Amino acid sequence: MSTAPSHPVPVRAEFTVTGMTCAHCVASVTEEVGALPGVESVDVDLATGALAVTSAGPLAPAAVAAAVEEAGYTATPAAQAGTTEPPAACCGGACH
Ligand SMILES: [Cu+2]
Repeated sequence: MSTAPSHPVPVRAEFTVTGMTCAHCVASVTEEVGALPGVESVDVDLATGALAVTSAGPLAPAAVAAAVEEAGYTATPAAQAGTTEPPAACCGGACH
């Protein structure tokens, strides 16, 4: 009847982290992001900078980015990085 789930479905969010150079960096990011409330697991790929966060509920991307910054690096949501932003002007400025 109710659409409310009896147990929360884990949410996986992906980010790209820049600035990591070694396993210690990976450990720092893992520790900081893992300390966020609701986070169940953190996967960091040093080679690609890919960060995957699994949490009990949706996480604010800003909270993850802040945690990564706390560790000394920069995180960009992977979905956002994959989209191409249109320029602010509809035509690049030529029609105004
Ligand atoms: Cu390092």
